[in-house]
Amino acid sequence: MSDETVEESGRYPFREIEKTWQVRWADASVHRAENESSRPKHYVLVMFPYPSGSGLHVGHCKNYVPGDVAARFKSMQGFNVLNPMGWDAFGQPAEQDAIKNGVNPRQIVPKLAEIYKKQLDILGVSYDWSREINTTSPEYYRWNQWIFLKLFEKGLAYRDFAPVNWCDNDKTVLANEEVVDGKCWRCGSVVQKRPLAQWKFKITAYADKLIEGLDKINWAEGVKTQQREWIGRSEGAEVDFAVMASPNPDNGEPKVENSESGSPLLGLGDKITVFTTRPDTLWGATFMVLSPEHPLVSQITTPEQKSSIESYISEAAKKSEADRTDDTKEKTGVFTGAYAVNPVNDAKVPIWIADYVLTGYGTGAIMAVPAHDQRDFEFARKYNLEIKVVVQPEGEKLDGATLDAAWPGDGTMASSGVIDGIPAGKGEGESVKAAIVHLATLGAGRGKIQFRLRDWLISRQRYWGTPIPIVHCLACGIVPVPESELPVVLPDIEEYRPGPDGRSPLSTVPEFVNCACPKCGGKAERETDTMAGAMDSSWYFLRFADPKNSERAFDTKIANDWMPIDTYIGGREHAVGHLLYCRFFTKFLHELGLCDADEPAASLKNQGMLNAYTPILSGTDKAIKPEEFVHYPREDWIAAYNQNKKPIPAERYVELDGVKSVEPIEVEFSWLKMSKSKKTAVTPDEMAEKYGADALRLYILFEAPFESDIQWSEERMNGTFRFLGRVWDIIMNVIEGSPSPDNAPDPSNGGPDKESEVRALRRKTHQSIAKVTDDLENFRFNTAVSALMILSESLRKFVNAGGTSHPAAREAAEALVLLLAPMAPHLADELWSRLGAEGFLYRTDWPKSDPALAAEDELTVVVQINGKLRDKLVVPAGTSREEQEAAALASEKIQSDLSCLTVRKVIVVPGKLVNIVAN
Ligand code: ANZ
Ligand code: ZN
Repeated sequence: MSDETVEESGRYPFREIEKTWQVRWADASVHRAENESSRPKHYVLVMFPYPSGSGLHVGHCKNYVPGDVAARFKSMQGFNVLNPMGWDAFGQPAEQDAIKNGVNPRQIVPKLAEIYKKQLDILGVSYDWSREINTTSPEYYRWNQWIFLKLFEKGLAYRDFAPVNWCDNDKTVLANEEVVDGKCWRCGSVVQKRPLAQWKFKITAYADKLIEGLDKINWAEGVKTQQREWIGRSEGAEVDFAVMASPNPDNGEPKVENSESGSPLLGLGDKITVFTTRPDTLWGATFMVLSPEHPLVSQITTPEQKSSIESYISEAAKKSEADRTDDTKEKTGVFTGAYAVNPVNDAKVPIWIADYVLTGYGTGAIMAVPAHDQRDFEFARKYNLEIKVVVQPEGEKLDGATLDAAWPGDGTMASSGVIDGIPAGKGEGESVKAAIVHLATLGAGRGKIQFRLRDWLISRQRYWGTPIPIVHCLACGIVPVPESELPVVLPDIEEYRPGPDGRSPLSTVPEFVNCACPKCGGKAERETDTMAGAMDSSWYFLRFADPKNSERAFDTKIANDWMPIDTYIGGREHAVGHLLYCRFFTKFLHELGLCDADEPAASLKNQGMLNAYTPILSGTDKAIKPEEFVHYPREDWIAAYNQNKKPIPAERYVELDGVKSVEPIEVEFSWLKMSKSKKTAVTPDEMAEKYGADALRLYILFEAPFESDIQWSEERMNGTFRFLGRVWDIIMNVIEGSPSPDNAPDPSNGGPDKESEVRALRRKTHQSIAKVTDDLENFRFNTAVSALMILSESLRKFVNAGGTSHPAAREAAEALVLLLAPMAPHLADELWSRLGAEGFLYRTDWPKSDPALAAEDELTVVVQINGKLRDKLVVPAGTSREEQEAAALASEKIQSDLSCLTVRKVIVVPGKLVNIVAN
């Protein structure tokens, strides 16, 4: 960017202004939220960041700036605003840095937080820093431990086996992001899934409440839908199938098989329970399928089938769930050799295993109805299993032998015993209800609501997290650490890599591990897993209400005064993670009587992203870093690429087995998320230095709607910078003009009629107040900025026509400054004080629009004939219905259009429309 434009604004001393006001705000603690206040509260929260070594770039402004505008706007509207900030600083990135550099993350985090804080101050964000929290401080994580104990007490925290990513070469557990294409990122060996005893939270106990609660919160539909689907409520039934003992091949007598593992003998009473959403199709269930992991598989498999079953199981273990559920893949499976009995018709059905049946859902077993379920259909065709039609579509007679696809739709029950002839349908269908009633009379099934949601795995075999407050005692088993002994402090350690056998590095610290059992006083060991970082963010908004409390997680009365969050801002990517966990926690804490709110946020706003034009490897979305290129004339390439959109030949350095060489590649450009690692980051610090924080803020707000992505352009930011320079000039003009009403626009001066000009400016002023108020209320920042651009233009014309000292100019100038205040707060406060006002705009009343002044003098009325636009009329505001109709019918254009038609009816919407029905 040329420095010339910056020079041009010598008249707008943004650097001094911004520094001055930031110091004044801090000195006066203007942004402090008062717990006791007669004003109504408004809680604005932007999801708190993970302070990484990269610091903030301008992309991060996409949520911090709108959050700040909301806070400042609400404060000016008379609300007692809570706008806090803190650091979500436990977790992987800091730990990886620690491993790399051998420095305890404890030493790094405060430094990074300081950098973030400074950057946010440079942006002029109105945080109440007296409430700053850092999740890695014992004062905070102590309450994570306390909440854990409460969950444990209620049976909602429990230990269970859960698979972890295991690298057998490194003998370590890997985080998901350390598994690259199924291989260990460090050594490249294939990663296995290993069961490990870990802690889980029973979020599934809240499945129904989490779905119901969605109806009363004002969140984006997309996020709500994602949550509903993630929770995945299905209504149906469980059905029990009795397992038949294997027939003895020698004498035809039933024989009881004993499995190798020494599991109990399989008697006639054994059953396999399935979950189905279509119990009405039970008469068409011609076989069963178990997931390969189903615990009964080894017991029921016949000796003949044993080896093929075992090899199938080990193949299935290598597949991902996505692979297994991919409907385009051919279904595979193996017969166990065993049979079960269909409870409604006593049919003998073969039991198979197949990987399309998942172990983690329902009961891990299904009744297969090939005529009405496509997966079962494909499976049956492939393995020659019986297909029996039990739902006949309206007016058709399907036959299982000739069917070419499953019929999943409605129809009438057929060949279905007691429910024959009943209308068939899913969900609320009569046939489903009838089938459940029948199953109950047989004692072979029951209605069941199934959820897809799984319990929340909270254990991490990692150092940098909250220690789980549990002790393992040989005599007493699992013993919670007494509340009075909290916090269990995370010790300083030397070695951050996971310990042997996949245990957390904490297991290598005897002083931490060895302890006395709180119950019996005997020798015990501390739990060495730490909590996932998502624990911290599941309740931090409650801590912000009462961040210094050393007696409790938060005071209930204070929390009730602030909760729920009125405006919560953050990324959509948290839809089924953080945004679900924090709802679960709020409901749990609500049930403990700790807070009235049972939802954390009344309204949620999801910002768009800020993208940077990034060089990518042609035909991929893989970014190339500048230093990878042998030669990188960025601006020239961009110009060339933009012109013809053809890949640009280039060269890049490659290193293969330690040998460096150069390879030819083709480069394109693409708008990818701005990022430090891709070397596309631009910092708010440098932009504030060059153009001022206000210009950067305004650019972020103006460039695209809040929810949409921004394509970063410094040149465009220069535009909002120049706008602020113009505002400065115009208002300084008004401030310095001499107070003579005679200075108003003078028609003899070539200016238009004085009175109507004054009227027009005042109208624009009051319309702008109404529009900006409505826009800010609804997060339409971009149109709010353009409304201010229009108002400043009207004011400029008025001033140029000689109206500098007219009260209408003063009124417009004051409105402009007030309306600008939430968006460009430094410049606004400076101009406000120069306009002679006292105090901070943060505490100044938001302007009110006078509807009489805002009303248009003239209105445009649309005239239609039979609904088609034919003419437009300009009528004075307040024109009556009759007058408007008469004016429309009097229009020359309309009269000629109606010349050979007869008017049947005239519809009038005053001030808007006349529709003439004629033929
Ligand atoms: C018989 C049947 C007949 C089914 C029919 C569907 C249609 P949702 O809606 O997702 O809950 N199913 C049950 N457990 C399964 C598992 N662990 N892995 C794979 N599939 C499983 O779907 C429930 C349906 O998915 C169940 O209803 C079952 O197939 C299958 F005409 O049972 B159904
Ligand atoms: Zn004990």
